Amino acid sequence: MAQSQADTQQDPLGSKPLDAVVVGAGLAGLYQLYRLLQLGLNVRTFEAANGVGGVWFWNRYPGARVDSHFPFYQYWFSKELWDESDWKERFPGQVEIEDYLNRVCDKFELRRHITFGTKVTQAKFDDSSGLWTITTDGNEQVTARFLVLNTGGLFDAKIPKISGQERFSGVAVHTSHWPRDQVDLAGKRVAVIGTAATGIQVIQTIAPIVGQLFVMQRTPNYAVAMKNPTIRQDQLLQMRQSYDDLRERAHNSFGGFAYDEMPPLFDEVPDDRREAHLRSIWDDGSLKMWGGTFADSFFNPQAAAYVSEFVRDRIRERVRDPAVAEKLIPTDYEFGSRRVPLENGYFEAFNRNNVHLVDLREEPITEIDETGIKTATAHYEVDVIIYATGFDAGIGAINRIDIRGRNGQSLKQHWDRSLRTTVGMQVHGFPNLFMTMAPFAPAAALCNYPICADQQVDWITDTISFVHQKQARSIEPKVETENAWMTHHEEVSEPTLLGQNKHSWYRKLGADGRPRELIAYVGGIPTYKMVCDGYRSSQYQGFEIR
Ligand code: NA7
Repeated sequence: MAQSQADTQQDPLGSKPLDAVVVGAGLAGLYQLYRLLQLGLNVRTFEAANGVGGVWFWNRYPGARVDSHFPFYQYWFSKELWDESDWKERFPGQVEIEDYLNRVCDKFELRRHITFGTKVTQAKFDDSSGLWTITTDGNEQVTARFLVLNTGGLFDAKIPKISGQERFSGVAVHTSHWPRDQVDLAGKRVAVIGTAATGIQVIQTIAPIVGQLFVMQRTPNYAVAMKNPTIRQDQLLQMRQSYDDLRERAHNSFGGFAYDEMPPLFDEVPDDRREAHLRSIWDDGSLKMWGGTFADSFFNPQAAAYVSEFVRDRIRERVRDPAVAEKLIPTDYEFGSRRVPLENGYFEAFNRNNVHLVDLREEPITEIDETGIKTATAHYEVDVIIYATGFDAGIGAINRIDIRGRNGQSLKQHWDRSLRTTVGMQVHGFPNLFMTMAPFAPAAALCNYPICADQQVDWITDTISFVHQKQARSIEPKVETENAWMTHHEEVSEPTLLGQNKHSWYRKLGADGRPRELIAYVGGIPTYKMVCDGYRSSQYQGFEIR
């Protein structure tokens, strides 16, 4: 490795600058730290939590579990790690994944490079030295050539402002800040606000435990019945033997899973075979139902309508009260045009006497008082309110840091005016700043994350290595490069069913509450990778290297 550029540069703080600062020790951040250390760089990670894991550290709510099926939700960079992994369930739960990430951290001796319990509050780029000055909430300042934000796309919890909510005398908790020592729910009266991926997991898990459960639903969700058997030894063996093949196929797949066959186009399946075709995919009990039904299910309204009706029937057959079933069934958008959650007993929970569906479209919440939640027509007395109300996705965690790029411009203000990135990893005007899981990449929303994290971290590392080897000071995308990517993103993503659905966390809202950008890049991993690889192989044509 060439001599560290940072060694020879004038540092505004007068101390020896770091080569890189990584923010976040979740799935992407740990791998990022590992890769940069492997380059021989001088790196420090700051992590807000007191442990590693990112979302798997924070989201310890009852029933928290990944929706990516075995063996795809794990790191891909080390065959040795695969040989040691001992997965227990097809869809591992929070505890299993958090343990795994801790094991990885220890195996690769990453922990001593991480400062825990510390938030980065500000990062300022200095034009003259080409260095970032990074400030933490502990008032520590360090300088670094490169700044990598692995802050996660689902960190910044969204709690709706509801009149009177501060007066509530019971326990109120957002799912992503679930206390380590758990919340006592046994026999309690509980309200869950939110019925998407998180709400569904919470509701199905706590229904048998709580006294009364009020499910506050604004938009019904399609959900696919998960099949979650325990993993047998022979499957672990098979997993290890298939490493190279799975790695190759998953990294070149549309969404980060390798399936055995390509789905047919809707019109290629005769009318009388379509039901059986969908049944066989449904029976897999995985997200195959989302991306693996028909090759054109994201684009062809007829295909989407057919799959939607199939899934609606699966809900109808599981909920005893037809009136409740109809309220749980989405009718104003198609299956797959929002994030599809998996469930495990969610719909059956509504057959229990202690579970009550509160349809917020009929009776919106008007107020929270000392004893519970008031809607337009009723008052629900509860001991616990669980907010499963989601996140400021993609940019929330990044915007919490006061980031100042060239000429002191604020990233938050820049994005408030116009949300833009180059392949979701860099922003024009912010040299040497990199990010994962940011908008306009498959990683933002439409990917089995370990695959996309792997690909993004590798690209970031190679780019840093390139600049470092060249002994250059900085790299940033030219404005034309960013414009070209944003135009491509809009052309590819907006016309799809996901693009047309204005109500999902895949789309940001403006200050006026109106839908703005679709953050999910819908062109698939292969196209995305091709563009990223193209930048790299052209030695970063379209980037300013100073
Ligand atoms: P989501 O997918 O953003 O879902 C949030 C849920 O909360 C959804 O049902 C919302 O209803 C509901 N919500 C949000 N605000 C309100 C208010 N004010 N009143 C009533 N209901 C509300 O978050 P999740 O945590 O479930 O999932 C996020 C991702 O994390 C997920 O895709 C996984 O990959 C992990 P709405 O649909 O907006 O009407």
